[in-house]
Amino acid sequence: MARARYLLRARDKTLELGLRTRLMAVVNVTPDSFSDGGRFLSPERAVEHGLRLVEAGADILDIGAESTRPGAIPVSEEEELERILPVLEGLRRETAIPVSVDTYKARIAEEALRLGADIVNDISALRFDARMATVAAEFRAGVVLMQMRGTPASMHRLSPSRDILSEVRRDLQVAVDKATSAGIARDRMLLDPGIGFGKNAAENLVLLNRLTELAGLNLPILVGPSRKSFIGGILGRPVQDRLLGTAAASAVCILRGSHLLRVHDVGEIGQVARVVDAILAEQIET
Ligand code: HH2
Repeated sequence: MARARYLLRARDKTLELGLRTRLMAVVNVTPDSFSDGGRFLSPERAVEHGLRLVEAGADILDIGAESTRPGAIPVSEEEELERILPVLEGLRRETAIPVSVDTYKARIAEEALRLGADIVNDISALRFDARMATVAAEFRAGVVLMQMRGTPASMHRLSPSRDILSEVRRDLQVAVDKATSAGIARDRMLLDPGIGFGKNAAENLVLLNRLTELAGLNLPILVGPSRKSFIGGILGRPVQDRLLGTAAASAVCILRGSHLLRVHDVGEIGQVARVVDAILAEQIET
């Protein structure tokens, strides 16, 4: 099945989606992210890391300063700004690549957009901060609408969903309607089923296997399977040793219609994507 083609607009940038799989590269400036926390805490190191990811083939850099894993330390707005803004400034000086900011707080998004970010990656799909939709609309930013069951504090205590796919689809449609009412154009939206966010391992597998059923929402799909615990659950491997599992999950995402993957291992998953894209196109150059 051919992937639908889209143009994503984000501020004054345009990204062609659907021909080849795009990679959103994770730049975590947190002390406690589940897989790379603490590694790139100084702005200089985070900028260097971001530039290496660009060289490795990233299409978007996603800067995040607050871990959402269970038990993560909550971060004040001031702290989040102090972590994100110098990295964003540094990257903006060095590269024109689209930059997204992984935050659900309107103030952080606003300051980052002012400094030249292009996309807001909101893991709450506009639910946690009433001002987020207006801020994104005002700056004509791209917006990732990611489905999460509950909140980061509650999501690991939820009872299983009766029908995870219908729940994700319904919540994403609600988010799209909210974004539309706030004046965000459809060609600025990306949808994400939120792998690991309030879903148990089996639910994550259902979402990945039945990803094509989100295509009916008629918007591009981003998926973030990278190094996540459902892979650890299958393979019994720690977070540093989940590259092959991530590769397998990434290949399935692409086969099932994902336009973008949010990944830590850009070079390696880029190779997976190129091979899967070539097979789907039945030609070497896609
Ligand atoms: N996953 C994480 C964070 N942000 N954003 C989107 N759109 N989709 C995802 O699947 C997603 C996300 C969690 O991964 P990571 O950033 O590596 O960990 P942490 O939350 O511990 O910083």
